[in-house]
Amino acid sequence: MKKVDVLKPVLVSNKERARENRKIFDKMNSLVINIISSPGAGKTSFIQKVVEHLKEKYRILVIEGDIQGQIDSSRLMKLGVDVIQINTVTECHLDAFMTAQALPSIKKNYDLVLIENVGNLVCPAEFEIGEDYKLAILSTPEGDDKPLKYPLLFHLAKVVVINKCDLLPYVDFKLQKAKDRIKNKNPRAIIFDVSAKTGKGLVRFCTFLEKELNDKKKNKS
Ligand SMILES: Nc1nc2c(ncn2[C@@H]2O[C@H](COP(=O)(O)OP(=O)(O)O)[C@@H](O)[C@H]2O)c(=O)[nH]1
Ligand SMILES: [Mg+2]
Repeated sequence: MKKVDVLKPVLVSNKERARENRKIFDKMNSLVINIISSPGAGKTSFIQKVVEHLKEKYRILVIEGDIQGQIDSSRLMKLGVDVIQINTVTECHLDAFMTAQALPSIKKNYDLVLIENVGNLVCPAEFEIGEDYKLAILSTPEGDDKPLKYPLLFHLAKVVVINKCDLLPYVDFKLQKAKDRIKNKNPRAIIFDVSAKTGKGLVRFCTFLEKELNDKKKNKS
């Protein structure tokens, strides 16, 4: 595993730097997904399941954003997937400059780059990092009101994953209400109900992802 310490240049705007990152990812023909949720919603667990499903067929890189430490990276490296750790030190989100500092550590082309952003429902949504799209995870114990309280993320996310559906019988979370609230903020959102614990819903999500990966390959050739 490579470790990147962040030094944040200030002169170029985040948006411009995100565009530069995008060009580099495009050269590799990678599908890049920026995964955002509150702490504990299940980002790492979800990534683990996706990697388990797809690692034999696709070259996958995970970029891990954490304020400190490398606990999640260690979990993922056990699956044999390449991982780059970014420690943001004081920042509650990844920005395009921090992401750029991971790029020199990428030594081969990957079909899929999964970026686990810092756990936070607010700030990560505000910073483009060079992704194809944002994927928001909302977990059932957080409550079905979160799309109302944190609208920007749900407005911007192409995909919303509702995780911890195994807990639905025990928590005060109305699935349809949550979906209606997400659709209200973002009518085009593609919503998946899953449990990263039991694996339920993961095949449906991975089928969707494989189609995107294959479309990307076709467009390139
Ligand atoms: N019951 C249940 N627990 C889950 C599920 N997904 C993750 N967890 C648990 O939630 C906690 C936080 O998960 P983690 O993947 O570390 O979340 P992250 O902070 O968003 O990366 C861990 O204890 C996981 O085992 C799920 O689908 N169902
Ligand atoms: Mg995590």
